[in-house]
Amino acid sequence: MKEHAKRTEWFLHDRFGMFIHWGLYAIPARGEWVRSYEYMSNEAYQPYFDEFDPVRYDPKEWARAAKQAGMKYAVLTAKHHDGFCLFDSKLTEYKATNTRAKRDLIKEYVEAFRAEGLKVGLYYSLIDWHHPDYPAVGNHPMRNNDDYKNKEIDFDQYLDYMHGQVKELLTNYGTIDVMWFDYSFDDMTGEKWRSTELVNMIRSIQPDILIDNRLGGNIKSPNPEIFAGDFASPEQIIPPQGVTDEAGNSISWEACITLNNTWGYSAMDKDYKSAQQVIRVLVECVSKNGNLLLNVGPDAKGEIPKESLAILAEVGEWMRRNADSIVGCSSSGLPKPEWGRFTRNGNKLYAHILDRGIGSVNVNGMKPKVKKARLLSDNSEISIETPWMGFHAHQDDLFINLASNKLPDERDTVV
Ligand code: FUL
Repeated sequence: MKEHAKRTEWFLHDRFGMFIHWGLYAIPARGEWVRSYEYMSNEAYQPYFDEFDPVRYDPKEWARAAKQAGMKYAVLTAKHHDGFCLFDSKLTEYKATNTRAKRDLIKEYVEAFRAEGLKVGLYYSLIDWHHPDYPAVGNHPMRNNDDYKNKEIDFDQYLDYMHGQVKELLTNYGTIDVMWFDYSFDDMTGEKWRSTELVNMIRSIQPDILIDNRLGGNIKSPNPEIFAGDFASPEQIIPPQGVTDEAGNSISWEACITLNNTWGYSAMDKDYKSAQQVIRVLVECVSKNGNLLLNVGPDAKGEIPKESLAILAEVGEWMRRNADSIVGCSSSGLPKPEWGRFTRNGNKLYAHILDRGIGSVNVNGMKPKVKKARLLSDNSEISIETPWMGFHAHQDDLFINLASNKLPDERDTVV
């Protein structure tokens, strides 16, 4: 097994991935929590299993959309909280191969994404609203239906099942690059999931896989006895200072963010972010040493919503010219400039100009360190001559003299 820094090398290099939330909940189309929020019984949720028929599922198309957006890896929900399995598990009948789909959707996903040269991750929910031995009461209020109330359960049976399924996922589909567990809460954390045993089993099958931090443990001050995760997973937020341990050292992290406001497909949710917002979110993450895992929620037929595809295409158009300022980059270590963000790769400093202002764009104190400036999108030269400022020039200030009053790219002009 590689040590942590080696294991995470590709992840910190690649920076940008696709999160995919897909399952039976795409049919009611009110988000992946619908079963819990609407207190659905087994009977009420069963029609979605009976109807599930994703005739347009073509993971090759998903993979192409991800790749064209400049993404380098993906994570798909093998099982979400509703317990439905997209893979052909021997441990349950509640799986895609028993629906009209009759296909192992995970197998096809893994093959398609790998064929496009993308790294492959699997999301697996620790929570399970379907399994009879998953608790319904106490600290487990999410299973809001009477089917499970006051039932005797054997939680170890559930844990055996859960461990067994993870083993299947990591044995049957070749190399898996990321295992994305979701999630610990209250006192349901760490050893309550038999996490040491689980992580040892995972590492014995896939030594270099990355595991998120949602099995529990404190990633900021890890105790070697308790598995705390290979990376932190801030949700719907970019941590203002990035993520650091108590000594201030950067910790690997990945912000997971939705394109509209829901993870699973939601027919009514048209509140999409613009491509510009997404580009800036990505830049923001990288400028703070983080990754972005950007979510899409395919519909019941298996298609990524057209709105999402349009955003991904536009992000991809920007990435095609500007990916060098994202992939392989990290924080510059410089203070955040007034007009935008910095990212950096070795001795190349990338100025992401988001707010043009007027006149030259000033990079405080950098003149002695900068040899030349280029517009990243077309490699054209940019003047860094010190402009005449009356009698107020600062010797060490570097000026980026953009030729026009408008930014060449309003979303983010990279110099
Ligand atoms: C959460 C889950 O409850 C959401 O449904 C979603 O999967 C998100 C990424 O993690 O904790």
